[in-house]
Amino acid sequence: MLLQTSTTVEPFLGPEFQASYEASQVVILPIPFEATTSYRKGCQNGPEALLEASVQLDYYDDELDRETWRDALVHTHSYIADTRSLPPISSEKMLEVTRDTVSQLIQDGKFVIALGGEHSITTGIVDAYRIALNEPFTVIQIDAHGDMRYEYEGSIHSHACVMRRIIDMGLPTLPVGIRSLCKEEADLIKAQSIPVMWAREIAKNPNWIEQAIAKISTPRVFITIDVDGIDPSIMPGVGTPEPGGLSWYGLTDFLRRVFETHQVIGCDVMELAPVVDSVVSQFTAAKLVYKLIGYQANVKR
Ligand SMILES: [Mn+2]
Repeated sequence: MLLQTSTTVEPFLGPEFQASYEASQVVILPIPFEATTSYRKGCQNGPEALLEASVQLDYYDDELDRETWRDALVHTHSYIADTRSLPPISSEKMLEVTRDTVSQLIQDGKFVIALGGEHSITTGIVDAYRIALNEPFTVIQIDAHGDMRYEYEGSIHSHACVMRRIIDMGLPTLPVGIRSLCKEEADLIKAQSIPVMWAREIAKNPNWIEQAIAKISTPRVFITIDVDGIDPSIMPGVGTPEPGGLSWYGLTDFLRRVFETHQVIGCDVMELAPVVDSVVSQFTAAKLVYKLIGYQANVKR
């Protein structure tokens, strides 16, 4: 496939848990693309760090009372749109390769969990679902930032514009955990009545999960998780850390309810930028991916 690198991928959970592509139900798609990061760089190293950390996960999930891997055959795809190797890839090319790869995975009936890489990649992923499905779906955005700028630092494909590109596709969105945005984004949220679940409200409102679920207007949803939506105390490895994010249990309880109440068509986990001398971020992100696989298998069982 296009723009694959020769870098060998470490399969999620390790080589002994790698299902064949044909047999797999879940495909992990690592996309180590980074071009428009504006503050702390390093998200192109996120997918590899997450996959390496996943080998250390315990396979038994106490919440779901099972070994998730037994119920979900997982295949890890090779890297695509990899900016760690030359020649440089444009954002436009990355979006094309991402869209084409995800389109093939959808066609083959796979449940896709993409790993970033910068958040702008999500435009290409969501576009593949928009083309494949003939009905609108809601994009649930876990994020510290609005990401709704029309353009940023001269690019409409900046990480800071990803949700604006999705809104421009005509898809409804549900931003969750937002605590940093500009006036342009605040005005857009008001003008389009975008149902934001603000981080400061989540922190004080014990009923926020059911209130958020009630705001989803479509049976199908796509979940995009910018890991900076999580509190930086358990997720310091991000490009733009913001205090006051989602707790582990707040996030996972919310995700479980989304899987129970809606048909999740696909997910991504973006913007992991590992820090030196700490594995907290990549291990938390790896466990989050295992939770997504578990919640998906749980509703299918
Ligand atoms: Mn983001």
